[in-house]
Amino acid sequence: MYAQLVDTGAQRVRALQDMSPEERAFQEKIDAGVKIEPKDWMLEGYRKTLIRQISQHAHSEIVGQLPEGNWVTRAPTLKRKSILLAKIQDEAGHGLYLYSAAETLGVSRDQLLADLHSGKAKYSSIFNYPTLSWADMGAIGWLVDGSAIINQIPLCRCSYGPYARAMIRVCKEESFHARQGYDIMMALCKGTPEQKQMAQDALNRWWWPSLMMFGPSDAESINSAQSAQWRIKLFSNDELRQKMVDQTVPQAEYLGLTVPDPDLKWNEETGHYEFGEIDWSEFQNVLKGNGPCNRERLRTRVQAWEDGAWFRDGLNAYADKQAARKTQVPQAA
Ligand code: BYC
Repeated sequence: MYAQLVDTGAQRVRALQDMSPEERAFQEKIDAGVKIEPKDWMLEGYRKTLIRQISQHAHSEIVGQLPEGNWVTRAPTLKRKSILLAKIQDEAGHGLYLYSAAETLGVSRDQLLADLHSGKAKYSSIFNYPTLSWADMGAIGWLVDGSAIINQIPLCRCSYGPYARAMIRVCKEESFHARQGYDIMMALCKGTPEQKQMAQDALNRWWWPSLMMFGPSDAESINSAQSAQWRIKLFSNDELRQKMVDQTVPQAEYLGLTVPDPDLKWNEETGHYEFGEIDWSEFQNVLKGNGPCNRERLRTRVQAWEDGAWFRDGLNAYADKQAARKTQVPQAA
């Protein structure tokens, strides 16, 4: 799988014989399945790729709290509200593990956040869509967290130790998130015709953006081949997307919902679902900052950062005071 991705990606990678001795030793270590740790020698491109991917991932977790945060005060029951709050809190935790993993590569958290707030850094396209009804909480858990698990399970085996280890707990929590989402969808689908219609409407709006989450097609993916060679990516964007479709269509059938794709059909020979063309112009538009909620999401994050300045100042002042106390020469009795 990995070799195939290296061979067919949109980007060419260097063969072992074209590498410097240091680079070759690094690649052979990765090929042997040995984890790269923060203090090990690493290629500058490897470090940069990881900082890019891990920080985008961290930003996605943090920005990803916002669409769901919109429904905390309007959850239909106390139980649903406490579950939703716990889930959103988990996402904050995921962001923190991931920022910490990125910091082991020599970048500061302040720099990463400055890049997010200036609009320079990317975060997942999916979080630029609005959450219009309670059913969207179900659809996000089922489809978005469901996709996240498919993408992130292989990351538990990626070559960079701190990223792989962070992913283990993240995946366990995502699994709870996906189940809570499906549980909301089941409750709505067993409810009144209006509730079932809400669930269908949420599926209609979240289906295609969820498929886009996996990134551009393999033919268009600029980073895949190199990331596969470095075992940061173990499966291609299209392979993971296909897995999501194969896994999710029977779940939609069980709910009695219709996947909004007239071209969707089961292929007996391949053992996979065939699905319709993704509207990549919509994806590119969201990446350029023109999705339905891009500006609102960024504005909210910047506002939260500014509103928290007094708290960070207080923490820093306390830390400085403690450090000064420790370095004070004890007075002679
Ligand atoms: N959105 O060459 P490609 C969650 C960019 S959080 C935006 O295939 P790569 C959750 C890509 O960055 C889940 N941008 O890139 C949280 C690249 O641009 P740059 C987040 C995208 O890196 C809260 C360009 O397109 N998961 O589950 O090899 C509540 C070309 O793409 C997207 C992760 O971050 C996108 N969807 O592959 C609920 C997982 N797709 O950087 C749930 C870790 C692509 O060259 N990340 N781009 O300027 C990955 O696995 C990979 O980075 C990707 C992209 C598969 C996303």
